[in-house]
Amino acid sequence: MSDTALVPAPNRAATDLDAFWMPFTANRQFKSSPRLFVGAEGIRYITAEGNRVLDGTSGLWCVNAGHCRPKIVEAIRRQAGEMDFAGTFQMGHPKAFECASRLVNIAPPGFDHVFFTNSGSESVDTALKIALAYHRVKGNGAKTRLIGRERGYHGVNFGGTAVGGIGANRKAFGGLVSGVDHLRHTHDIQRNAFSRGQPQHGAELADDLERLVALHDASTIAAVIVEPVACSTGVLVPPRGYLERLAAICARHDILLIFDEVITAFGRLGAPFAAEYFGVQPDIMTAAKGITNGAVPMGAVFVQSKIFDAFMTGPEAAIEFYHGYTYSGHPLAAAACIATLDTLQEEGLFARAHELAPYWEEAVHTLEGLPYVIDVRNVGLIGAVEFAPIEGEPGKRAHSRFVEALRQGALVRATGDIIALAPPLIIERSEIDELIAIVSRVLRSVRD
Ligand code: PXG
Repeated sequence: MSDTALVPAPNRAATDLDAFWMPFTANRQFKSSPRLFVGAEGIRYITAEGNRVLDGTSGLWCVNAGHCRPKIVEAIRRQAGEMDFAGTFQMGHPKAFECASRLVNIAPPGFDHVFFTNSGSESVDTALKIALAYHRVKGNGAKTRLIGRERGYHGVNFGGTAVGGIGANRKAFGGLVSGVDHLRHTHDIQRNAFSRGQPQHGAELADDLERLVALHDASTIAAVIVEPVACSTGVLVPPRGYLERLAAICARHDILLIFDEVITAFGRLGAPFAAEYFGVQPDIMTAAKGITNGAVPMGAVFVQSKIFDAFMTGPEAAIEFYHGYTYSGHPLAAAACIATLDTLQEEGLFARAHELAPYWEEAVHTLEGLPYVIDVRNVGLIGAVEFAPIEGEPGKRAHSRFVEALRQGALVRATGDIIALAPPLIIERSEIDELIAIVSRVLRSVRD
C-alpha cells in the first residue's frame, strides 16, 4: 500500500451533498435546491432551516406511531449496549423469537410463522422464493410462474421488480425474472372518481386471473402477489368484492395468494393487517416499514401453517429452506419491533386509526373541486388527490405541489400526478384539519 492511500481525502463540509447517490430522486434537481430534515418528534419534522413540518406521510409510510417515541428509542439504546449483533443461522438470541411470537399474535388466524428480512424488497423476494419452494416440496415443481399486477410496487430487488407493474422501474433491467405475468390494474377514474373507501366498480377485474390461468395453465402458476391497497402508484383502493374474488380464484387453482402488506400492515387501515380489514385470507403476507415504526430496518414474511409445515418434513438435521440474511432478526430490529408493538398496543393505535378514519375521509374529500383535481380517494388513514396531468409533463403538477406544501409546513408524497397522504396514527383531529388546510391552500395557490 502506498503512503498516499493512508492520506484521508480532503475533509468536505458536512453539507456537501455530492457523494450520496440518492434513491428514487432527481439528484441534480435536489442538490441544486436541497430539502433536509434534521430532527423529528411526534407528527413533526424539523428542517435544516429550523421550520416545523407536519409529517403527512409518516416518513415514507413507516412511522405509524409517530416519531422518536420514547419506548422505542430506549429499547434500541438498551439493546445496542447489551448485545449489538448475534446471527440467526444455526444460532439465535431470545429477542428474535420473542419478536416473532409477538408478531404472530396480532396476525390473522393461521399465520403462525414469520421469516425475518431487513426491508420490504427483501420480504417480497423471500415470499416469492417461499412460494416456489413450497410447490416444489409439495411435489408440484412445475408451478413456477409468478403473477403480479400492473401498477403494483413490490420493492426493487429482482423478483419484486419483475412482478411489479411500473414501467419506469423495469425498463432498464433487461429480462428480469422469467415466467412472470401481470393482472390488469384496478384504477378506473371514469367509473369510480371521488369514491369514499372501496370503489363500487371493478370486482370483475379479478377475473383477469382466469384469463392468465387459461393462457398459462394453473399447473405452471405458483403465486399471485398484490398490494391490498396499491399505495406507491397513487393509492389504488381495491374495488368492493375484488380481493374476495381474487382469493377464490387462487384457492380454486392451488395458486398461493401473497398480500404485500409492507405499507398496509401495522394499523394504516385501522387494523393490524389489511387482510383482517378486508376480511380476506391470503397464504403469505409481507411486511416491513411500520414493523419497527421505521426506526431500524426490518421486514417479515408471515406464512400460513400449511406452508411452514410443508417444509418441516425432511430429515431433522437438514436445512429446510436455503435462504436468509445476515441480519434476519437483528437484535436492534427485534428490540425496536417489540417496543413498537408495545407502543401500538398500549396506546390502542389500531383502534384509534379506525375511529379517526371517518373524520379523515370527510377532511380529505373537502379537496374535491379544487383546481385540476380529478379524483380524491381514501381508505383507513390513507388519502390521495389525483390531478389532470400537464400535457407532455407527467408528474410535474404533483411535484410542484409537494414542494410548495413543504414550504408551507406539510410533508406530502408525490407519485405521478397524485399526492398521497398517510399521517401517523397518533394525529389529532385538529392536526388533520391543519394538514388538509395546508394542502387546500397549496392546491388553490399553485397555478400551473
Ligand atoms: N412492497 C410495497 C407494497 C412497498 O410499498 C416495498 C415493497 C419495498 O420496501 P423497501 O423497504 O425495500 O423500500 C414497498 C416500499 C412511496 C414509497 O412514497 C413507497 C415505498 C418505498 C418508498 C417510497 O410510495 N414502498
